[in-house]
Amino acid sequence: MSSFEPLVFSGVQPTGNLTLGNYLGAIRKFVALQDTHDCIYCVVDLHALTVNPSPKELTDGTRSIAAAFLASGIDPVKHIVFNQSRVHQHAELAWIFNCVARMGWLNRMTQFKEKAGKDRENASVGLFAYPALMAADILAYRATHVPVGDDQKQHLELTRDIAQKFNNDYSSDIAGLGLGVPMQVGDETVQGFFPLTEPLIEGPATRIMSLRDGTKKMSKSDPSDLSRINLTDTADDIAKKIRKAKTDPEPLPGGTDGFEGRPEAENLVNIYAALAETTKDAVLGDFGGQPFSVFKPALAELAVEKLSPIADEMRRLMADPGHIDSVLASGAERASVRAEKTMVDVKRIVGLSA
Ligand code: AQP
Repeated sequence: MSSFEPLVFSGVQPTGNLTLGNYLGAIRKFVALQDTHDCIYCVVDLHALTVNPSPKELTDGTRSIAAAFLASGIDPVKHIVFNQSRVHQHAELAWIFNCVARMGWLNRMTQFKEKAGKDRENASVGLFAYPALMAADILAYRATHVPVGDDQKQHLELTRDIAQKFNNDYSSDIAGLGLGVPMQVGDETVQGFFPLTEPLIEGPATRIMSLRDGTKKMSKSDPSDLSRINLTDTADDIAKKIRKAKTDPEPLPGGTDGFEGRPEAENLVNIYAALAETTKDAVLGDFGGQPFSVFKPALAELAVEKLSPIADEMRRLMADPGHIDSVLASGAERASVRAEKTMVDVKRIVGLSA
């Protein structure tokens, strides 16, 4: 049990159109957590630089993610919404964490291996160091909880490793400056400066799969647009993509054990369950034994019903980029105050002039 003030932080990269996976796995959880927690939500534009977007793609993409946050129901007045590059403390703390994290830890990151591909020598240093910047995003606010999809689990473990090593390496300095917060580590109560942040990965939508390959994650940067549903897709696009989604010739099974060897069927049922906020068993109770020619139109109708109000609101917001920029600027001002407080203490702990 930690005695840090509960605080939720999460971020989304402006690396393309948001997908149904991003929405169900992350943004919908961000919205729900607002009722119970103090929340900070960030468009992580510095992270997006690791995949070399054009300047226009980066600027438009940042506004589009911010519009998706607002259109989905995130309240930028009660909570904080901003883009990462406006708060320089993220990059500053990331440098300190680059000096805490070990090469071996980063070498094990599966996302780096996937994104760097075979030509690792040619990958940017930024792509390699991405998880240290992510740890800085979270720990600049000493956030206790991070809602994410399943693919981010390993990065959250690394964030905890960095926090723990910092707390250990500087334990006497933290104590000497009176900056320690009591926290439970295993059976022991110790003093630490950074919390060991908990990932919030639960529910039916932690890993939505590609519509073209049920073994691959749905991703905004997948070269095939047919692999994903974008939040801004029209009703026709959504219906077409679900109609063309890869399946098999069998009808839907009567129970979830019938998904063995049928990842595409399971993914579509999972998407239905997540959108309807029910379980896969309940969906199979209604559709078990039915062919995809019956299930797919029902899924398309449900997806359109849930997503089109968000798409409409996103379009309305995107027509006024000045408003989005002002929301991000005012969120950044409030975020900076909190992040600077952390940075002043971190500098004192490590011996840099504050
Ligand atoms: N398919 C998914 N199912 C559930 N959750 C998902 N997330 C991503 N894909 C799925 C969650 O969305 C949040 C934002 O992700 P991100 O933009 O920071 O980067 P990502 O995880 O790398 O997402 P993408 O869509 O795959 O982006 P690209 O293609 O740019 O790499 C995270 O919480 C993530 O877990």
